[in-house]
Amino acid sequence: MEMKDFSLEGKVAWVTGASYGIGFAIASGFAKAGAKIVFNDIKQEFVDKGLAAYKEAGIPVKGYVCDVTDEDQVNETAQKILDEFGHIDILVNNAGIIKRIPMLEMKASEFRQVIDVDLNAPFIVSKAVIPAMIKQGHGKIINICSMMSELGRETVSAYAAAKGGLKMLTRNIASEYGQYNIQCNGIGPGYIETPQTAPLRTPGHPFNEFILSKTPANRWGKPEDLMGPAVFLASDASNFVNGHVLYVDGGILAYIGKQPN
Ligand code: NAP
Ligand code: GCO
Repeated sequence: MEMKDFSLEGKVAWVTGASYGIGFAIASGFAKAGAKIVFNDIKQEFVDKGLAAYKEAGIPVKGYVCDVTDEDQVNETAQKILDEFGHIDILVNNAGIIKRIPMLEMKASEFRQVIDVDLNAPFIVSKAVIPAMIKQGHGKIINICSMMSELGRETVSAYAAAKGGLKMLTRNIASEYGQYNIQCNGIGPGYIETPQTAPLRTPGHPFNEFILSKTPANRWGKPEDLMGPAVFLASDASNFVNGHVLYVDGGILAYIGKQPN
């Protein structure tokens, strides 16, 4: 093994939903490792906000308006990237939503919306880029899974179902396309400080104390905590890692929880 195996020099990475949050951090980590970055968001105004944030961070990027649940938009965006950059070496299916609603109060349409973004979209986007990866003889797909790929909790039935399915889609892409030197792995972030978890981190919210008591690291994760694991899974250093979900959770999954005083 050479340290250059961890480099992403010359690679083109598409990170979906990466105007901010975890996607922005992963794309930033890829840029530090030498990759060219492409991202998309659902509206031009969000893409523009993302472009401004990347510019402030000194990261050259290309941004596209693309709703990852819309197969035509996804296929058009994939083709635009291939036309402009010639190849897509790394895909991160990061775009995601959550709806925290007790199951008996959740409408079927709300359940379907979460499944559409968090599970159907990674299928659609992966399907759009795998043919080019087969043609070029290599590819890396990283699906952003969750603790809820393994655990349930009140109010997140749709999200847990989607993220559990995304773990198995990850394993199936690895199984079906590993023969073409395509590695598909997941990253399972723990509880990370982003807009998605902001409602759980309001001062005095009981969930905040709960998560700290369940995390050996005794802190919420930061998006930057995901940079290194993502670079590893996007690099040649992980060419024999396939179908794996790497949990970046501060130890939550390993820990029964702090005993009461
Ligand atoms: P976030 O702050 O809510 O950001 C989600 C991103 O996805 C936003 O840029 C959003 O764009 C985009 N997006 C949503 N629907 C989209 C669509 N249909 N098409 C294109 N883009 C879309 O979330 P985050 O916390 O960074 O999470 C990113 C990923 O990590 C998600 O898959 C999430 O489930 C997962 N995750 C998060 C945590 C955590 O603790 N934060 C933990 C585990 C896993 P808009 O702003 O335009 O909606
Ligand atoms: C929740 C949180 C979690 C995190 C993440 C944990 O409501 O429980 O939003 O779902 O977002 O997925 O890994």
